Amino acid sequence: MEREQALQMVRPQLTEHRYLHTLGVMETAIRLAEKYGADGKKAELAAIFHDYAKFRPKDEMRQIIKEQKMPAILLEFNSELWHAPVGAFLAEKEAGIQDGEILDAIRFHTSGRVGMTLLDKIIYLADYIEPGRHFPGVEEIREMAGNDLDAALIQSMKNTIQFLMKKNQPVFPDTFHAYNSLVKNKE
Ligand code: DGI
Ligand code: FE
Ligand code: FE
Ligand code: FE
Repeated sequence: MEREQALQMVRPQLTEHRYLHTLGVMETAIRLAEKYGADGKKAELAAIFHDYAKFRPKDEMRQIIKEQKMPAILLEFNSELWHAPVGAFLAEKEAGIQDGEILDAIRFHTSGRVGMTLLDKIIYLADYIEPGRHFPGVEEIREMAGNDLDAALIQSMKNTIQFLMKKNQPVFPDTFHAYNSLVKNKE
């Protein structure tokens, strides 16, 4: 699918703010793909669809998680996590995207996972550092992303986990597992 067609499918699903975020993730993901030798067209398409399900009603997402036999543990955690796996499912069902690497990058863009592929990492990080993001510490991670993808990824996961903990929110196990696996790999 070409960029314009993909954007036209995604835009009505999102708010204006979230659409601009998506464009930022797209630009950033393409740049990271070029830098780290990933497929730029896959990065582009995964970025465009990464938040496709962000505004689906909770009941619809819950039903898809059950019907598609996605990990039931998702339902025990914040519904903010749901749009990632549900987005991968709908990108295939509604947009006909069949490339497993693209679907995985969408599926794991919020939690990460053990054994993240290069494309998974690029989409996770692009989501975190696109120009519209203004978290504390994001500038430092933007700089790290220019020379060490894994270091930047670890730092963004660390920030996310600390942010959740400060708010006394539960942390989804895959988020910890992803962080641990990257840190162990660095040793
Ligand atoms: O969809 P975006 O806002 O662009 O970003 P995202 O998909 O990375 O994250 C969506 C939300 O999910 C964000 O508010 C933080 C939250 N989140 C990320 N990891 C975890 C999490 N929430 C919980 N409870 N546990 C997690 O591990
Ligand atoms: Fe998201
Ligand atoms: Fe993210
Ligand atoms: Fe996003």
